[in-house]
Amino acid sequence: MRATSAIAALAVAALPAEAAGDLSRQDPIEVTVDLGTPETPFGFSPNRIELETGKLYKLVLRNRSELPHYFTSHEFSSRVFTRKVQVVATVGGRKETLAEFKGAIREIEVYPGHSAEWWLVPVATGRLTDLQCGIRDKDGKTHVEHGMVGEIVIR
Ligand SMILES: [Cu+2]
Repeated sequence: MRATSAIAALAVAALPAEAAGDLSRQDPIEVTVDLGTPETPFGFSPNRIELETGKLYKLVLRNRSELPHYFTSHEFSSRVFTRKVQVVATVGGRKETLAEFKGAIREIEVYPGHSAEWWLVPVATGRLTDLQCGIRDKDGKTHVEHGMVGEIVIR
């Protein structure tokens, strides 16, 4: 009797887990990162981004400074599935999507006063310390040298 129920329990445990379905079609969790602000022209805000695997994120990369900035992390781009990147603008008081990009993304440059939306699902964990903007400024220093670095933690 006991052996039979143990076998039954084993049989249940051996069944494949229910599939999670299309992870890229969940309701997105919106995370906004400023690539430069009027107060801090060289910096990611927040400069520590925490994400979880298997969830769909709408990562809004917003540049409120007067300089172009990159969101570059090759460690990050190799750990996410990109559903799309959207360029959104307010046209005549209404938010409109101007363009949509699909496929693997390695880095995104956002021009002053604009933003881009990176829809992605992290698929691998890690503590990534290579987030940076490598643009060289007029003073000859890169934005990294001005402190434009950050960290991404994927759990
Ligand atoms: Cu920059």
